[in-house]
Amino acid sequence: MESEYKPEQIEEQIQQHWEDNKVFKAVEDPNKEKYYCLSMFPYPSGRLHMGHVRNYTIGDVISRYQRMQGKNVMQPMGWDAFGLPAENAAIKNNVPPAKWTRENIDYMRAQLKRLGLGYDWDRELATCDKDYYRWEQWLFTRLYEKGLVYKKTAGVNWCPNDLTVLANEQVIDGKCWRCDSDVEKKDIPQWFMKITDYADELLDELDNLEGWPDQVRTMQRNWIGRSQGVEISFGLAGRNEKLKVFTTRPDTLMGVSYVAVAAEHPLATEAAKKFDNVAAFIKECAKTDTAEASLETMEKKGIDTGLKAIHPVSGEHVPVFIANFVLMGYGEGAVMAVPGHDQRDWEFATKYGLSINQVIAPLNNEECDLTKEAFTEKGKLINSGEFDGLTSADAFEKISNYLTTRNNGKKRTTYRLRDWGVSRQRYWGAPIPIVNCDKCGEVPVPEKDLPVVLPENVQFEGVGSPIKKMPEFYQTTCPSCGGKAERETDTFDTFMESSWYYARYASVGNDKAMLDERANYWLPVDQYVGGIEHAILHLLYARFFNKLMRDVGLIDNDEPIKNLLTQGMVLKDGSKMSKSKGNTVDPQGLIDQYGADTARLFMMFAAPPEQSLEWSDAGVEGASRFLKRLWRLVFEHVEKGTVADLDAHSLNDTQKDIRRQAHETISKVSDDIGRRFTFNTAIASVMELINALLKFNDDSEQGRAVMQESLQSIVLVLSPIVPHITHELWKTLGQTSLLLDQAWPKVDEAALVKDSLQIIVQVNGKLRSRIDLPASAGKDEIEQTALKDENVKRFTEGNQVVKVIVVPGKLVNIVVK
Ligand code: OVQ
Ligand code: ZN
Repeated sequence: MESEYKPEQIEEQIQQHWEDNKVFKAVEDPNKEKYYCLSMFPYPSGRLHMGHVRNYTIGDVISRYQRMQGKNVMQPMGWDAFGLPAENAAIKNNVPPAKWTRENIDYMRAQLKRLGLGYDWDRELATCDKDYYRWEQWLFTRLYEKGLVYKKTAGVNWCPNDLTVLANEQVIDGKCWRCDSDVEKKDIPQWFMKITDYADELLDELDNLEGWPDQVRTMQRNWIGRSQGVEISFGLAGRNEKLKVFTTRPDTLMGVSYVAVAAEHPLATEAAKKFDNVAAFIKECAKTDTAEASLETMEKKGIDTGLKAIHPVSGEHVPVFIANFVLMGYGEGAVMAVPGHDQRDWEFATKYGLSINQVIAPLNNEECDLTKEAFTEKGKLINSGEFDGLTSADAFEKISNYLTTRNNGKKRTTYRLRDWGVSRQRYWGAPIPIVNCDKCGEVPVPEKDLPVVLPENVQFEGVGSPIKKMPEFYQTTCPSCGGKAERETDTFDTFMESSWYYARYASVGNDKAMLDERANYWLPVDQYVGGIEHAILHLLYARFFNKLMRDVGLIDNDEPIKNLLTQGMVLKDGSKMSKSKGNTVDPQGLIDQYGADTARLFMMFAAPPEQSLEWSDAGVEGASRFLKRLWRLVFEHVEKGTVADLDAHSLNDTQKDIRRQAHETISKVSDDIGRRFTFNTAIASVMELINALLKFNDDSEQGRAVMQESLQSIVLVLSPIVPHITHELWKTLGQTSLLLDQAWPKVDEAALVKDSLQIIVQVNGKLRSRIDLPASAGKDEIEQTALKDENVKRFTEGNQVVKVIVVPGKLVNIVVK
């Protein structure tokens, strides 16, 4: 053994050993409890960043810990390989996306191995491989047959100069990233997945996901946004048809002062034909971004159509406006506006001088000033005729029944969740397996013709997807009539690939089926680790796909992920590390200089996993020093030669104390790693133990035996975090079996028992002494010993003792006069 810790001399050698012996290969074994630990797979963007190092270290520590608990652990890794960055790089460097992606994968795989992460590399997958995406295409065609996918026209970002569709991230402040032209909305046919069919199940099952952070469950609940409402029909003055609006607040019906429709509403289209200014307004609306987030903050604008709507209860005539904040995709594309009790309506009414009526009064009878803002809470009805005095909840029922019996209303559940648009007008993605035939319409590609392979040897000339300009790709024959037809040239949203990879790892290599019985063995994922930025979409889509795969008979489970850990960001100087800010620290430099164990230890020690982690050079130095100290401690111990067996009954008090601390540490670390995921406090308690051992100079036979046992425990409990140095130290401590195959150390309960206790002695409430007594000492013995203590006597002698209060195991208070 070297006297100095030299990670560069041990780490790669141990990694090679693990690789050669496939020590992390996971094999299904029905007799063993399985544990599936998954970290979110990376985009192969070029090199690992600190966020990856943190994510994958956390996952690896949990995996190694569970292995030591005797579980049959699977920890796979792969590549979320499709997507825009590869296209951007292709345009910039004139290299095909496939080549760029695969080179990145090779580089990043080597980096992951260099971090000593215990993956079963036989299960590696890349989503850009046709053997992967063929099953996604296959599932899509099954879902087509089940009516769970459909085509409809929907808006995309369109650059009128480059004549191309832009992804959202290519639109910067409403302008094209390449040429700075104003981006327009354009309607084109696109494919949708009916996630709304699963809205209730996706919502209701959140209640059962007890291993998920509440925050994430709440975010998903809000995203799905189930609410009860009423569809209400207004008449239209001078016309026969009715105008349907949707509201979740029918209790405010008597406060309606206008009706607002979306720019795409048929009534708006009609008005545009009559009035030029209406047409101009609608055109302007088409340009503005209607992302949900901006609806709240955007300037509310509208225009009068000249039409009048007839209130279904009062018969009153109210104006019909076109408003930019009403969306066609929500409800009926029309809302009844109640400016007194809805802030958006209030802003709009204030701007256009429309009346603001109060029909809800606060329950506590407070006044509310509607000239300042809307009163949006529920309350008691006023100015509402026969509904006066009802609470909002009662009015919901009464008013909706009133409307229903008169054929003017219908209760309905609505969702904020929309169907998932999966078409992307991009090249680097999985081709959508549909053929468009003039005679037969849209025809799914039959199973025998799958996969539809994406051509990889392509030239990026100008803008747009190269396969849209490749007749050899899109010209085909119709699977149904045999006539000439064209393939879809759109590709899938890359969230499609990441929605089911967790299941494919468990059925890797199967070229006959998407999934097999191995998926039922491994699923659900026992622990999923990843960034909070995926709390909504990715995790919702992954849950949705699980249910789709269940419903086509591929798997049994209802939910794919049992426990979820969302890690915090890696920051530098308080802000997110990013290339554009130029504040990144490349993990490769860290590994090169200090080794993988220091990188891992720093990541786990610097913060609990769910909090953000501040990069610190000093923290890295500290982690490195700690490992050096541990190395020396073991080195100096083994230098002294062989060690006798421990005889726990023959230990002196100091030896017992050290042994107790060692076992307390095992107990704390087990809980910190196994249950709380507070790896930082686990490490801190090991550090304390090491400090105690550094001071424990006892070369007696049993002293060395205690040292040996303590060092072995330290090596075992640190091994998930710093697997290389501990592998080496384990051998140094004379162990011949592989550290990886060791069980987690057991706490010796007997070692935890204290046979003496320290008791505090106060005189008139002031601390005057501490006395050591056998844990078994009774009240009398404690009292007598306290009174006889020299330090205590100095304060009691010459005084009269009035009272002695004894709290066994803790303190004695002597009251004197
Ligand atoms: N392929 C997707 C993905 O997020 C995952 C699938 C399942 C949809 C890192 C930084 C970033 C940072 C630090 C420099 C730059 C986590 C950035 C991710 C994810 C995993 C893969 C990043 C957390 C945010 N972050 N923190 N620090 N230094 N792929 O390659 O982006 O959330 O869990 O590891 O990340 S990814
Ligand atoms: Zn046809």
